[in-house]
Amino acid sequence: MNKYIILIAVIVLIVIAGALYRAYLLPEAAKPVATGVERQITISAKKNQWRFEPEVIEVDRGDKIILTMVNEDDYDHGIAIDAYGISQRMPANSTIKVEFIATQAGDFPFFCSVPCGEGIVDGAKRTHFDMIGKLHVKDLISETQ
Ligand SMILES: [Cu+2]
Repeated sequence: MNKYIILIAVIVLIVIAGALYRAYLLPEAAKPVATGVERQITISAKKNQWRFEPEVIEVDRGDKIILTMVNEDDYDHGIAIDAYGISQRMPANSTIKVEFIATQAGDFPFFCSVPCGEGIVDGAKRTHFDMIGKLHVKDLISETQ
C-alpha cells in the first residue's frame, strides 16, 4: 500500500482519538470554562516597601481578570504569574494593565519579575524577593462556593 495513505490514516486516527478523548474522557476539572465574569483587580507596589498590596487575590476559574498594576516607586518593578505565562515590566511611577482568563484552578504565586533592590521598612529588611503574593483560583466544580 502507498505509504502516504498509511500516513494519512494514522493522522486521521490520532485526530479522532483526540476528539473522543476531549468529548468523553477529559476530566471535568480540565475542561476550559468561561464564566463571562470580568474582574477588575488593582494591585499596588507600595512605595519603598517591596510589597504588593493586596498580597492575596481570589477569583473563580473561568473569570476574565483585568489587573491594574500600580507602581508607586521611582524605580521599575515587574509582575509575573508563571502559570499563566505572564511577565510584564511595571515602569516607575506608572500603571499598566494585564488581562488573562483564569483557566486553571489552584494557588499560583504572583511576584516581582524585575530585580528592584532592597531597603529597611519599619526596622526590617525587605527585598525584591519579598514581593510575592498569591492568586487563588477557585474551582466551581470541586469547591462549593
Ligand atoms: Cu519589585
